[in-house]
Amino acid sequence: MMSHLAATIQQLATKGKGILAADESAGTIGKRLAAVSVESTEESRRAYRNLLITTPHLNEYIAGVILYEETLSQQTLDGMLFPEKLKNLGILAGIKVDKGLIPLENTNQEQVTQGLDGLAERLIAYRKLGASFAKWRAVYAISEGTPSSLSIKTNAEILARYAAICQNNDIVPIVEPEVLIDGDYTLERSAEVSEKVLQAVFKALFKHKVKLEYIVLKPSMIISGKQCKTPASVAEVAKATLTILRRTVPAAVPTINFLSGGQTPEQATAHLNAMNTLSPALPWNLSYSYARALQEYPMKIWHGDSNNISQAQAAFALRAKLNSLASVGKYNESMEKEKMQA
Ligand code: 5MM
Repeated sequence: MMSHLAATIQQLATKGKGILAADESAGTIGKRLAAVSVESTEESRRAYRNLLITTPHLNEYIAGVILYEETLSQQTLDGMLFPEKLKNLGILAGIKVDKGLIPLENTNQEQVTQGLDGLAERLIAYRKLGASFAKWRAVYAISEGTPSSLSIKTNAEILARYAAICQNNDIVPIVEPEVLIDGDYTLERSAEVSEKVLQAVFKALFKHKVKLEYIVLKPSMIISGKQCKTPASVAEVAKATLTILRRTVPAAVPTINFLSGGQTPEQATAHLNAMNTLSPALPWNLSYSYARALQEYPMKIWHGDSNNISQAQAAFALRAKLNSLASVGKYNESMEKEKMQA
């Protein structure tokens, strides 16, 4: 019989499907809701996530949804626990298990991710609630002196410890080293930093005996900083990202699911598509695990008003469909005009 880890990764790496990151912590979802003038309450968060999860056709494009702890024990309107609802749709439930960022002392305002204490016990409880994969995010800011080698090494070590604990509890870890998009840095600088970060992460995963066959890598794309005066083109981003991934990510990793990191929804889709058309012979599945690039439009359309639910769901399904097409290199810009019926 297939092991839990094997069955989970097989489903998450399904060609043409991606992962929805709906795991915004209380602070982050609060900011997103405030931006559309909705008060963040347990009920508004539940209603919004209910909208996402009950979107018609979601299971055609999404293999797994990363949830936040609160959502794991919330219910859909018809009284089903969210993980149970997802299971019925053939979608896996995942859980963000890191406990956020704290300062990494003796660095220039760099940060490290906390949450290893008691993680094994929490994973056992999350499994019982229906989670089969987890997510942990490390963050690296690019500036003149950052990320420092201390931050790169410390975050890599912690990501590897998290991944080892997950696998030993039958949970597939999503390993998410996020190089932040903010800054005026060039594509070349982004490539240089990402190469160092990914090399350190895989060195640490090896040291901690993490089985690469049972992880999802969730990296940033190699892009020029948001304030860069000479922004890189879609083709340049695709080429640079594949170059760095080929140098650093072993072929044993089954799937790489990018974060969108503040790119526009259209950019995130175009970049993913370009990578999947650039070369047919990639060693890994190349897909998405977006939060903002999937949710930006449905969140704005919904606006906290239940009358807008089906329109918001149609916008969400369209984004998911376009990214699904991009994950097999079959997206083109003209598809942005398509109107989907909910
Ligand atoms: C980088 O953020 C992750 C991917 O989202 P984007 O596609 O929007 O970049 C996302 O999963 C993130 O880790 C969660 O939203 C949780 O964020 P916080 O800041 O609440 O830990």
